[in-house]
Amino acid sequence: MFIDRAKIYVKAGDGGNGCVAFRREKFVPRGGPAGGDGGKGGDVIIEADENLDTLLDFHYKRHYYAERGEHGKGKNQKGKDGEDLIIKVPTGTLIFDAETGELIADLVSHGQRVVVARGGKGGRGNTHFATSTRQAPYFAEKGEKGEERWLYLELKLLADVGLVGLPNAGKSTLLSKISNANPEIAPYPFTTKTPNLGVVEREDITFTVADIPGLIEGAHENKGMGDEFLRHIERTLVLVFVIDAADLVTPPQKAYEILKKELYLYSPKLLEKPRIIAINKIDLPEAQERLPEIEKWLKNEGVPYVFISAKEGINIDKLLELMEKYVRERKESIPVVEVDKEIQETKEGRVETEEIPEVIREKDLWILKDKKTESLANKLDLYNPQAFSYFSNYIKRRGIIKLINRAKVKDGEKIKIGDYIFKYNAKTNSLEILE
Ligand SMILES: Nc1nc2c(ncn2[C@@H]2O[C@H](COP(=O)(O)OP(=O)(O)OP(=O)(O)O)[C@@H](O)[C@H]2O)c(=O)[nH]1
Ligand SMILES: [Mg+2]
Repeated sequence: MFIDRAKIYVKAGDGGNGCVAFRREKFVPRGGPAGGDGGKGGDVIIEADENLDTLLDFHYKRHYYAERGEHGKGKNQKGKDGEDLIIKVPTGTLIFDAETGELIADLVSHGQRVVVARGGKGGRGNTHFATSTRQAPYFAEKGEKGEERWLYLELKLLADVGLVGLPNAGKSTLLSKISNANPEIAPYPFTTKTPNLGVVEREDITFTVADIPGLIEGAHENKGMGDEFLRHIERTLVLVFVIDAADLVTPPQKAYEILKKELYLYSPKLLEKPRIIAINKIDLPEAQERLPEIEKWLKNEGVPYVFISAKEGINIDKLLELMEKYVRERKESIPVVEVDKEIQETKEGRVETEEIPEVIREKDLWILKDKKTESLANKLDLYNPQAFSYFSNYIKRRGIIKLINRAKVKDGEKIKIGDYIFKYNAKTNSLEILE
């Protein structure tokens, strides 16, 4: 089976913990704090690689973890940052958040990268918490957790030219004639079950051609091989309709109508692409007889066409010239920056915006919504009296206590901040830790 979808789990590295340590020097009995900061956790990055062509590996290995940051050490030594994890995927892979379905990135060019999970920041060592009244801080921050999420990967084959046609029309034969590909060819329908890609080398241009399974009438209702594989040609620049001139059951004009209809029903956009009609098998006498009639129809149709024999190599060069012409035109008209902009936007969308803290009520519990305060709480061991006093000062300064007052939280009621639950003491206007 041609595997072009996968679901994976990624987890960035946690930040290393800050360290609690003090200087020990000869002749200095009680040195100052010297606990280093924890290192940052590694990011998980996805990178497009044109040398890959399936998502098959992701079915065998589904979980990906970046390295965690090292803990801080004594003598103010910072822990080492965790290494980023780089996951390579084929060019043309779309990355979605599996939970929300949001498109995170569309990796269209070789080497393009996107950060899918950010590593946690390292915790600050106790050096940061020394003040004139607290010269020996016995606490430090824990590292932040690395982001984690499930992703859904989808590969769209990226070819410049897509070959479409009814089964047995000669698409694979044509591909084998014009490119380096070696697809299976046989005198019966549905020989091609998964897309084939070939590279066409011209004098000063190289382009790729995709040969996909044959389409039949009703493909959109899943008849034959269905129409799902059409997504592989969604991103092609040009389509070549390969039509068997010797087919007595479905004459060329009828075949052409069926193809147009099925493409349209899959996505009307497919019919906006430039298209070339390749009338194939003209070496056969049945085809020869019908050529004048076919030509009359084609002239009316106003679509560029060529009479070919893929098998005998007749007029193949004419067809290649046409393909080349359209590929060039389309390539020149595509603004390359657009894609980068899109990625940029996705990245920017992920930047945490400064939010306004709020206190909301959920059943018998109040919840403080404020990323900064939540994150600080989770980084501290609040059972440590020094850390707790540092935290208490912080929430006063940040106006959280005022906010709690304004929300009319009553004496003895519970407030959740990060992973901790506190009790509000209205008399002293402060929080007591419960769990
Ligand atoms: N005489 C003649 N036979 C051809 C020509 N092109 C293809 N054929 C034959 O037609 C049959 C089908 O060719 P394929 O290339 O497998 O056709 P396809 O369109 O890829 O078919 P599916 O993969 O089933 O959709 C084979 O027996 C080919 O040898 C041609 O130009 N002339
Ligand atoms: Mg085929």
